[in-house]
Amino acid sequence: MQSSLVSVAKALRQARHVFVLTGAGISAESGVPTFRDAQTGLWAKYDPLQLATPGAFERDPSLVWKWYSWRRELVSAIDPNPAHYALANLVECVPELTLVTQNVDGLHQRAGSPAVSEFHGNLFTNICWRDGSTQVLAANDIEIPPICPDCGSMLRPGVVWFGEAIKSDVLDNSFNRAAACDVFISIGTSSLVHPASALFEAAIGNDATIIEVNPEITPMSKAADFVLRGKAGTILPELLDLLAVED
Ligand code: BV8
Repeated sequence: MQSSLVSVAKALRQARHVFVLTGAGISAESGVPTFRDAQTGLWAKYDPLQLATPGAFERDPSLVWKWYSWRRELVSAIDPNPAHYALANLVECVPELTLVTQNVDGLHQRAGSPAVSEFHGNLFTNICWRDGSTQVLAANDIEIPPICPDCGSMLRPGVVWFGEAIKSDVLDNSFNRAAACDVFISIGTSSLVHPASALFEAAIGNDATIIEVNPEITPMSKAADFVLRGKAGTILPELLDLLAVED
């Protein structure tokens, strides 16, 4: 067991408000490819960064819609992993927990986390391309992409694409909570995507203890008080076991 795991458990026991930021790495052990992983099958030749943009959807709405349909099918067929369940249990171990995820897969909610802020939206929601209103997909709609029942425009996935702004309430709430926390844990993110990658700086501004869980070094690593080098699916259950022992 990493010595810092014991130190991290001690920091969590003393914490008043824990802020957790997760990225694609926490879903990797469920079988969801991260944005850094090469894509598989017919999507192997596409770069996610090029597909997850309004421009890509404008140029080829059918291609982009099919990519998201493939991801929806992939995520629907897998389950949360021990890292998601450990975080769902963490809420019982600390006075206040804020969970913000960059992921759009909905796995935190399926693992039982009661309050999840989806910084980049959710794969399974549909919004109107014209006005961004949330829409329900008509069961008999076979158009690709489907048509907005309100205005006849195209529907698009309810995610934040590169070049699009984070919803202002989600952005403000996330930064306010990061600035108020006393322990900030970054799990499974390359810390490359802005503005999510700036959240830890707000926590540093509040002298929070900074913890990173990632098998690899990231731009955030040098700012971390504790770095737990390894997989979330191994580290987080061990951390919760330590907390349970003390309790
Ligand atoms: C905005 C939804 C402004 C879509 C996503 C140049 C410099 C700085 C910034 C920019 C720049 N050029 C452009 C920008 C801004 C841009 C950006 O940051 N680009 C990056 C690529 C440089 N950001 C934006 O465009 C954002 N908006 O800035 O708006 C604005 C303001 C006003 C008005 C208009 C505009 C919007 C960004 C949101 C993009 N949407 N998702 C979809 O999913 O299809 S982000 C998408 O990529 C994912 O959601 C995910 O969040 C992100 C990838 O990041 P990670 O989650 O970190 O995943 P990644 O694969 O990178 O890393 C995985 C990590 O896990 C690795 O570190 C790995 O080691 C680790 N790992 C692996 N296995 C495990 C593990 N860890 C633990 N356990 C394991 N088992």
